[in-house]
Formats: sequence, structure tokens, C-alpha cells
Amino acid sequence: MIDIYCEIIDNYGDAGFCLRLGRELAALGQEARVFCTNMGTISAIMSDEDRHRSGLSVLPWDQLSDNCPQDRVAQVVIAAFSCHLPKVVLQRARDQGSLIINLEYLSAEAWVEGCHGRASPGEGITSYFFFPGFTKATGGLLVEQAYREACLGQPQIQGSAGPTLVSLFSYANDQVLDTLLFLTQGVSHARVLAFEGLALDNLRRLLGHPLAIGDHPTIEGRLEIVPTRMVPQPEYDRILLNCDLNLVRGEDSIVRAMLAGKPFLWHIYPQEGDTHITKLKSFLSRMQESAPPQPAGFLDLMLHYNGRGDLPTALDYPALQRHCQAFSRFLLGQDQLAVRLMSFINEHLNHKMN
Ligand code: TRH
Repeated sequence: MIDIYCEIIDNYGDAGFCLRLGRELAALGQEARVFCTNMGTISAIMSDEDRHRSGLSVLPWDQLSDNCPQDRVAQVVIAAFSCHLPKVVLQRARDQGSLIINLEYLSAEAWVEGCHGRASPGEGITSYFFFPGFTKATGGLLVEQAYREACLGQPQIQGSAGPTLVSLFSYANDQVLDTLLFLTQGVSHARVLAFEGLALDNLRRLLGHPLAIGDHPTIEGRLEIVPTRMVPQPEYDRILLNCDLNLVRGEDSIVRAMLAGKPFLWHIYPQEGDTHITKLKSFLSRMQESAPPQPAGFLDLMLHYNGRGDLPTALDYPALQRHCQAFSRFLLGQDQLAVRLMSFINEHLNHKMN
């Protein structure tokens, strides 16, 4: 049994990642329990299938209580994004010698390789860092088998003048409209599926008028905005596969967008001290190294979309399509995170037994 602790600060990404991890561990034959601080958030993105999936349960964070000493803690406890485990869990994990894993945020930065797998001595118990990442020396990326097959089954990109079906999931972002108009300048009509919540609020603010589900205003005669309800996660993943440009935000949706093999822009979660811009640049260098050539202008476009600098003067859109498709193939060729995590766990457990 593997327990995953998921503390939600805001947004959907932490829940989204833990849900995916739980699903994947269940698919590998494990019994996975996701303990979550906000059942409303995680339920909003769960599908009916998730609710009945064998091997996966989603439970409230404080399900295991002080008053019930027979509540079992799993042999492996994962603190997602290095959240602080509940005291009772930590105590029992220590008493029974469970393996504790601090699963960290995704980053393409070089230092991650040096920290992945490292021990972190704590109060009476050692935990281990596990870093998702883009190279063999990291924990890799979560890729569900069905999504992998769907990505590999996509038709080879032929090259087009611009996108005609776009998904939009962003935070407040002043650059959304000029970026979309820039990217769609070569096509006569593009539909933008703008997800309710922050992305749609942002468009309402920029356009200065209300936008409800059912409205579909057209900007500059070619950009049709389609307000779209949030859907369960597997359906959102399918939307990303079907769109030909994805504007995504946190670390969970950006991974689906990369794997989809279509052009994407990452509206990275803003952090103090511009740490997010360093992270974004490291990611773009990693992408360039893994699937060259990266078209001129892509870095500038990504930076502009994140509020840094101007739009590029030009962008070879078919070259961007090829770059994104090649990057997806590169990522799909690697072992996925749940498999690497299970090897890591088995190594530790075997080592303990010997
Ligand atoms: O919701 P996010 O902004 O989460 C972010 C990031 O995880 C960030 O790293 C973290 O620090 C911050 O929150 C607090 O974006 P993200 O990561 O893309 O997660 C969104 C999840 O929501 C993802 O699992 C996909 C899912 N989703 C749906 O299930 N249905 C939908 O309709 C949409 C639009 C998204």
C-alpha cells in the first residue's frame, strides 16, 4: 500500500498530479490512497471512473486520527510537493519504519539531477527526495499508458499557417490577446476554448465585458472566444490532444501539453524573485537540446506571454509544430515517473530487508 499526502494551497495542480499518480500506481498493481486537504477541489477534476477505480481511494487529509491507533499507515508514504505530513502519520511511519518520500515540483534545472534520490535526515526518520524531471537522472514525468498511446497515435504534423482550435487555461495574463492574435495571423478563423475560472475572468477583464457560457464573441474578425466549463481531468487531457495549440498554466497541464506534441505556451505559476522565469528558461533550453532545432522567436514568445519583453517579429509556425512533435517523441521514449518511483521504492525496501 502507498499513501500520497496532497496539501492544496490553491488551484488544481497539486490535486491533479496526486490523482494521476494514484491512478498510475493503481495501474501498476499497487493499492494507492490519496489523502487530500481539499476534497472539493480534487472531486471537481475526478472522473466517474476514478471514483470506482480498483486500487485507488481518495480520502480526507485527516482520515487517520490520533484516536484510532489501529489505523494503518502504509509502508510507503509520499509527501507530495514536500508537504508537512500530519503528526500522527509521521509518528506511526517512524514507529513502523515506513519509507517516506518527498516528491518535489518539476523543474528542468540542472541541480535537480544532483538532488534526486538524496536522503534528508529528519526527526528520528530519514526521508528521500524524488524529483520529477526531463532526464534519466531524475524521476521523469507522469504519463498514463492510455495517454501515451493516444499521443503516439496522433497523425504526423503536416505544417500549417497557424492554429484553428486552441485551449486556454491561464492565470491573470495581460498578454493573452496579443499573443493569440500573433499566433493566428495566418488563419482566417480560430476558436479559443477559454476555461472558466481565472482564464475566463482574465478575458472578461481584458475585453471589458461579461462573457458567459454560451457567448462566443469574435475578436478582429478571426478569434472566436468560446467560454468552456471545466471538465474531469481525463476529458481535459483529450481536449489538449484535440486542439492544435494549447495555452496551459501549472506543472500538471504543461506536461500533458508537451506530450500532446502540439505547439503550446506555458503560463508559469509566478514566484517571488522571478524564480519562475529562471525555471522557464531552463525548460526551454532543455527542450532545445532534446529536440533541435528550436525555431527563432519561440523563447521570446514564451517570455512575452509571461510578461517579459515584446512579441517576436516573426515565428516559423510549421517549424514550431515540428519542434513540439519531436519533443513529445523524446519524452514518450523515456520511462515514466510511476515506473521509476516503483523501482526507487523497491530498491529501498529490498535494501532494508538485506
Ligand atoms: O491549477 P494549476 O494552476 O496548479 C498550480 C500548479 O500546480 C503550480 O505548480 C502550483 O504551485 C500552484 O497550482 C499552486 O495548474 P495545473 O498544474 O496545470 O493543474 C491544473 C489541473 O486541473 C490539471 O490536473 C488539469 C486539471 N483540469 C481539469 O481536470 N479540468 C479542466 O477543465 C481544466 C481546465 C484543468
